[in-house]
Amino acid sequence: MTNTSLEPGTLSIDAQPGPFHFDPARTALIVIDMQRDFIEPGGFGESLGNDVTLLAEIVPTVAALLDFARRHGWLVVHTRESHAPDMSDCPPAKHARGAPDTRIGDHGPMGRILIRGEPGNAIIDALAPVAGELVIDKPGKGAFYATRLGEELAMRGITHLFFAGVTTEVCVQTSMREANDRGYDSLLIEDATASYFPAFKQATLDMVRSQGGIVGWTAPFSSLKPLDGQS
Ligand code: TIU
Repeated sequence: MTNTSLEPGTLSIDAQPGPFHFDPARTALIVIDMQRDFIEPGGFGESLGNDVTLLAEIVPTVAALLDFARRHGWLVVHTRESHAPDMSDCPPAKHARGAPDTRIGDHGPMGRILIRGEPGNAIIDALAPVAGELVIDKPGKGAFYATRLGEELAMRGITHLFFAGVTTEVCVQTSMREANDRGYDSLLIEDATASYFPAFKQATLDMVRSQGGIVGWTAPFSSLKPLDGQS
């Protein structure tokens, strides 16, 4: 028998594979790696041989999602894939991959590629963090590995996560899987995430919500509209 009664304060969103229930007071929006290094020419994404133009298409939707989260008072977390200037947090195996002339730490048109503090490593202006939001620098693909994210969420009693950002099958999916194993319920906003490979984005959406939501839920941004006025 299905228990359909929800705790007071719980909201519900039309999602796949079924409704996503969450307590807005215990919810955070995690925006993954919306950095110049991935979205603009001359950064890490392009150095790996990718067409970066595909990623810019989601910026208006991510901006609208950020506006929604801010209006509703949710915790907002931005991540940046980045390494220390001395690259002590960059495993040799990661450094060794990619185009031989432009690797992590090399000089590009936006400064040293994927290095903390360089112009290319910044979050794009249109999605810039505002006061009170967390910015998490991460040396890996996942947002929890070698960061303080888990502690920051735990100290605020966060239990539910909305995910957006790039790229769907790399840093977003890795972070969602890390969150899943840590006990969070996660919802991926379908039109607020992008990949250099549209087929990989689609496959990731399918994987996340398969087997009854083996990793989490997915829904378009429009599914949040009915919540305006409720939380
Ligand atoms: N290469 C690729 O698709 N992604 C990354 O390297 N990092 C993130 O996804 N942020």
